[in-house]
Amino acid sequence: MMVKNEKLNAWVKEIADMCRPDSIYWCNGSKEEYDRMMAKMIASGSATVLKKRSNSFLFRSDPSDVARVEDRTYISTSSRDEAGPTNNWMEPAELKETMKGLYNGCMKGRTMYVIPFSMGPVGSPISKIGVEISDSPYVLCNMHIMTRVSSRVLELLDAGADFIPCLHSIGAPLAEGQKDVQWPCAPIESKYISHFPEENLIWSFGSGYGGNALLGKKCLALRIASAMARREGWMAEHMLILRLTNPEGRQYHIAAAFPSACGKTNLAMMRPTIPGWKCECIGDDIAWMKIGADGRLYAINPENGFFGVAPGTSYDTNPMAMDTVRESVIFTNCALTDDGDVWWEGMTDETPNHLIDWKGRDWTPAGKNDAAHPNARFTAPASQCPVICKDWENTAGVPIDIFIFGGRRSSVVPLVFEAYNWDHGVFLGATAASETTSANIGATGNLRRDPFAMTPFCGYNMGDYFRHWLDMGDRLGKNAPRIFYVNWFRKSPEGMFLWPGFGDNSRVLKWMCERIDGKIGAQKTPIGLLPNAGDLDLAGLDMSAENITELMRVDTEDWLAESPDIERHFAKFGDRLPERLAMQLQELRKRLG
Ligand code: GTP
Ligand code: SPV
Ligand code: MN
Repeated sequence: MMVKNEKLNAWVKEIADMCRPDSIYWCNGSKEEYDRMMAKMIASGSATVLKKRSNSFLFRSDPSDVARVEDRTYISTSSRDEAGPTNNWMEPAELKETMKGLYNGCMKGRTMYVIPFSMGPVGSPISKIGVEISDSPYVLCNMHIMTRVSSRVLELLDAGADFIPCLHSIGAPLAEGQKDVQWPCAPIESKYISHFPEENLIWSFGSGYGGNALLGKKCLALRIASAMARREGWMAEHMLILRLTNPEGRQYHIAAAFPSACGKTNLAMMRPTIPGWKCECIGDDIAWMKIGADGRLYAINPENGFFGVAPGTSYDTNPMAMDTVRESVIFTNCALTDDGDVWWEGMTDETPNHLIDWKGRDWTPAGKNDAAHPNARFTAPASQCPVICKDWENTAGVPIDIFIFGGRRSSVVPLVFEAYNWDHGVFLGATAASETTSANIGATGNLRRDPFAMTPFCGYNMGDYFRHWLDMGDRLGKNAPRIFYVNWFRKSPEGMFLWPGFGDNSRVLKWMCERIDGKIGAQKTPIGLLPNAGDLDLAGLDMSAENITELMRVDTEDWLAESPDIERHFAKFGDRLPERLAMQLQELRKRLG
């Protein structure tokens, strides 16, 4: 097939000549196409049909290919300084040489899929078109759900629209007659997730998993988009977007940045436990934001589905996610029940007596291993979420009133506080820290600074990214969203979560709304503004006074102990660190005394 877009034709030919697939298939995004691909994967044994869940399928990855690989992820700009201290860097020509060696003949024995997709509603002025070339039918099916794959995108391309080329290979060519494995991929040392932001180009090799392989998501919508956003004066952030409506019908739009596996999907579709409040989901992972004609900041969700963490998801914690995944879902690395459904840790009160675990082995509760991988995921259409907002595909976006930053901190950080002003809020974002999770390959539970939850996703120098946030605040002026910081994960000395979380997080959001409406005051503390006693709505919660005190405690010693680490963190950025942030650190120290 040839299309009228010369750049696309030339690129597809160049990649086919290099990767040498057996055939090329141009995708149209139809249901028929999805069904045909899935049927192929069922026949080959890589997909398991879930008898108990309509039109749903389970995949088990290779045990080495279960999460993003930050160590193998590159921001390849002409100078190392442009990528900055938080990114892996390699010189573009050198990285391309290395990767061309890997791509050479890498699709032998396989079909090369050309997947035209739109991030954001097709044809919207905020949307971006990508074309992913991949040799994985699993990737194609997931892209159908996570992005807008359609022949309409090809029509836009024919009409001359530009696109972001996204090259992906699992890196597992098949020799003549060689039998395929269930989840082909390359070993860790030949995996590369590479970005060339100066030419809006993505090259991914060796992994079939999530953010490594579904290139519209982290690679395009965050790493490449963040670099475009800085050049063009908008924002691409690792943020959920939700609409909260109070009992009087006033709407608030909230965008919140938490690191991977720290609660975005849960908050985005939370069901408030406080009477009369309503929460609707607009997006659960990524926000693109532009200043509108009225001077306010408008956000869209560029994605079309959820690639959500399964473990911990239950009718108690996230009922809306449970309803979203009732049918037409792809599950990856969950456990399989004897009657043909999925299961994961935390899904039900009772643990099944027998399962097939995520590695395909018999499993009983007596064993030591998890039945589902901790980063097991569901891929589900956003339209299936019962609380999806009617405006979720509105091309104009929704006006953001509140930004929230946060992370997973078992100590030190209280449940909620408010920034004194924009600069202080940017300081809170820039110094956010969180315990690492299984969304990345590597150790979990280690505290690391994860500015704006963007450490793995910022496509340029993070110091310049901080400056971009300050610039956006200057442009927004009095229309700037107010900034808050939360921690749902503080623990008691006995190691129990102090805060019930989930639907009860609505109580914290209510406090924020009352703050921005000027209905209530707040307590000045060295770290920011905390709720006055009695202002946080805890009605009906069974919490001891001791636990509430512990949850809200600001320990000056603990915070003083954080400051050398913040200083080291800032020092990494050298002269790219905005002076205004260095001043914020001085002011924090002064307030701590
Ligand atoms: P990514 O998709 O990796 O970006 O993750 P995410 O930020 O969307 O995280 P998600 O909402 O999937 O939550 C990850 C884990 O944190 C799940 O196991 C949740 O059950 C748990 N979690 C989410 N919210 C809360 C909360 O308020 N309290 C507690 N204790 N756990 C939570
Ligand atoms: C994350 O890790 O933040 C995710 C999952 O949302 S992945 O798509 O694998 O990056
Ligand atoms: Mn994420």
